[in-house]
Amino acid sequence: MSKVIRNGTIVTADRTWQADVLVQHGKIVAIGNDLHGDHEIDATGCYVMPGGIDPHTHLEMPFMGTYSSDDFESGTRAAVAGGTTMVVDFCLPAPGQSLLEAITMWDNKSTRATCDYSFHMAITWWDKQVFDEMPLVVEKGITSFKHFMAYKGALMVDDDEMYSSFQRCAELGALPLVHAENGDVVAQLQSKLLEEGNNGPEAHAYSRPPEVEGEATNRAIMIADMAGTPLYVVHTSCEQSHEAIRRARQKGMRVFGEPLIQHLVLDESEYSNPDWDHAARRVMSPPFRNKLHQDSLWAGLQAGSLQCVATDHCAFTTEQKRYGVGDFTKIPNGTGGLEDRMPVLWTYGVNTGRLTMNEFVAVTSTNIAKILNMYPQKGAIVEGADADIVIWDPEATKTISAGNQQSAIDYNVFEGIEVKGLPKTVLSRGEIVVEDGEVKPKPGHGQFVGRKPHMSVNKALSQWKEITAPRKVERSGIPASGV
Ligand code: DUC
Ligand code: ZN
Ligand code: ZN
Ligand code: ZN
Repeated sequence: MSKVIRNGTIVTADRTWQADVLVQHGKIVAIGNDLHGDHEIDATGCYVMPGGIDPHTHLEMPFMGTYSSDDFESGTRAAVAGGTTMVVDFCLPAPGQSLLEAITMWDNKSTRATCDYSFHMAITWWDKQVFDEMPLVVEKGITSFKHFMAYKGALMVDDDEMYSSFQRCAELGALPLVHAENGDVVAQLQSKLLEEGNNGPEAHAYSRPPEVEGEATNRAIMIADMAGTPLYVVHTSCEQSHEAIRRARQKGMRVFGEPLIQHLVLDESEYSNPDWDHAARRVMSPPFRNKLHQDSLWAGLQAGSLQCVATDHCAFTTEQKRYGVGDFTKIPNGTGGLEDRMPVLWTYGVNTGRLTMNEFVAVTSTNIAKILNMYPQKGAIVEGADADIVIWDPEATKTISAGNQQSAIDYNVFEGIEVKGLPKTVLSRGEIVVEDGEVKPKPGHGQFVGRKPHMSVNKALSQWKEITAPRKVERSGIPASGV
C-alpha cells in the first residue's frame, strides 16, 4: 500500500519547497506535484522534514548501580512522539565481557523498538581481545567507538588506552567518540567537596567545572590528531570545549561537537533549587552551565562549529535519584529528553530566529546521518531514502509535563515549558507511528541500521602522517660511550 503526503512544504537541510511525497515499501519513491497513493496524508500548513535522529541515548543501560529506566520500547515511543525516528544507543560491555557478546545483549534489548536504531560501541578498557574484536564490531555495522575520559574506577580509560583505541579506529575507518571530562580532577574535587560536608546535588556541578571539560576536549583532539582519526565530542556543554573544537576545525581537522538540548535551554540555577529532588533529577554529566556557555553553544550551531543536537537520554526515576541522598556522587547521572528535543529546539531555536528551519533539520537529522555514515538512507527527503518523515505543525502548542509523556519516569526536566511546533504525523520507514498528534507505537517495527566505516577519510590522514613522520638521521661519527 502506498501513502502520499500532500500539500505540505518540504524542508530539508538545504532547501524548502512545496511538493508531495510518495512512500511505498518503507521508502520514498517519488517527490513531485500532484502525486497520488492508496492512502493520503494531508500536510496543509505543515512542514515535511526528515525524521529526527538522536545520536546519543542510553536505553536500559546498567549504570551507577542501577539501570536507566527507559528501555527501547518506552524510549523509542518517546522518540517518535517528539518527531525522532532513529536513535543511536551505546552498547556498553560489562567489565571483561566480549564486545560481540555485548552486541548480542543490545540486540536482545532492542527487539521492541518502534523506530530504527543503531549502536555505538563503548571501549572502557584496552587489551588484546578488544583490539581483535574491534574489526568484528565494525563488520556488524557498528563503526563508532565511545571513550569515557571520566568515571574513574568504572568506565574511564586513560590516555594510553585511548591513544591505542584511536589508532585502531584509524586503521578500521571507525569514528572515535569521547565523553570529555578529566576524570582524575573530577574524582579529587568530589572527595574534597564531600570532606567539606558539601554532599547535595549542587556539589555535582561544582565537581565538574567547565575547565575539566575543556582540558579533556583539548587532550582528546590532540590525541586524535596524533592517531590520524576524526573525532566526535559528545555532549559539548561549555565554551572551553567548543573553543577547542572550533580551533581544531579551523586547522582543518575533522572534529565534531554535539550540544544537548538540555544544555542549550536549562542552566546551572536548577541545582540551587531548595527542593533536593528537583536538583537531583537534573544531575547529569556534564552538568548544566550558565548563560554564557549556552550562548556559545547556540552560536556554534549557527556558525557550524557544532553540528548535532542530541539528548544523552539516560532517564532515572526520583526513587533512583535518591540513591544519592547524603552523597551526591551516588546520584545516578542522567536526564531524559527524547520526546522533547525537537519541539524544544524548534521553540528556542527556530521560533526565536536563532536557527533557520534548514539549520534545524541539519542539526537534528542530516548532519548526524552524514557524520555517522548513513546518509542518505537516513536524514534526507530524496527518492530511495527510508521513509522516516515528520509532518511538523508549526502552530501546534503544548505545555511539557510528566503527566502526558511517553517516558517511563515520573518527572520531566522541561516541566512547564510551553512549546510551539510539534509533530502532527510521523512515519517510521513508511509506517505511521504518530497520527494527528496521537502516538501509535509499533513495538518490534524498528530495525537495526548497520553503518559502513569511513575508510577513505582515515586512510588519507594516516598516509599524510607517514609522509611527515621523522626520518632517522644517518651519522658517521658516533662517539664511544661510557668514557
Ligand atoms: N552522562 C550522564 O549524565 N548520563 C549517562 C552517561 C553520561 O556520560
Ligand atoms: Zn490530482
Ligand atoms: Zn557521557
Ligand atoms: Zn551519554
